[in-house]
Amino acid sequence: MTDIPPDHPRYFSLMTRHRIVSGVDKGITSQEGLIAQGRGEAFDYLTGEKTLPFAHAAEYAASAMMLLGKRRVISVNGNAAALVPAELVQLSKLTDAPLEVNLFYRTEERVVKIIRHLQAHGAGQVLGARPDASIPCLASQRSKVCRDGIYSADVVFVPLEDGDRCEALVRMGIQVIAVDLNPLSRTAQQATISIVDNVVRAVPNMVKMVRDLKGRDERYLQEIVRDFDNKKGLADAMDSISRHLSEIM
Ligand code: PTJ
Repeated sequence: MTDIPPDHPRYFSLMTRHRIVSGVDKGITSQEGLIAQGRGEAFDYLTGEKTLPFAHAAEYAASAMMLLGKRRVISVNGNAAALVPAELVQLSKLTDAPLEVNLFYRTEERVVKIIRHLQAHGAGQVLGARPDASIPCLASQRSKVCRDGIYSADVVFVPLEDGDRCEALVRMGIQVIAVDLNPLSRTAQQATISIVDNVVRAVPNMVKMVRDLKGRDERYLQEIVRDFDNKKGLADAMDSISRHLSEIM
């Protein structure tokens, strides 16, 4: 796999795919994560495999929202851990947001492996191994959370997942920032800020933005969040997909 020539037109996408496959080999990513990645790739293809203006605006507002949060938490699943471990650790340190492993296809073994993987990339304490609270009205394994983490957060950053937890968190009054390449997904539709971009671009972009915004006063950050229109961002993402499709056909 690593002998893919760097000038291959799909080099970046293939290398990203390789990271997910290697996540499965290491026991970090679920097999279902491969299917999720495939779905993401299809949407990424349709948006031109780059960060478009609507995604950039969402990432900027999300960075401001992370800095404004009083109890912000970064939720990590098997795909995000395989794709952007070092960047998630950087974002966690810059925003003082604990990392919490929260899985849909939860096994205790995988939780521990993800925690160790994040720690190998520089993380200190990572939450998630001993959940002691539950998200109300959520039947899946994702409901298992830590009282000092996601349960009492005011802002949760969710780099890609299936949809029902996002809805449940919003119902709890939590502001949810989600990264999802599919603007039609339940996650994207329910989140407070929906970033329609690949996590491999969105998280590094946010690391840079948070660094730039860190010294700014609260009023400035609040204005960025207030001026952001999530519905418009999702509509722009759909427009961009339709335009791209009509150009191809
Ligand atoms: O590690 P676990 O057990 O928590 O499981 C994680 C997955 C992702 C397997 C689980 O949450 C799942 O099954 O998710 P879905 O329902 O397949 O949804 C994943 C969403 O993420 C889809 O809407 C994809 O389009 C999107 N997606 C996939 N890869 C990326 C992505 N969005 C951004 N960047 C990606 N690289």
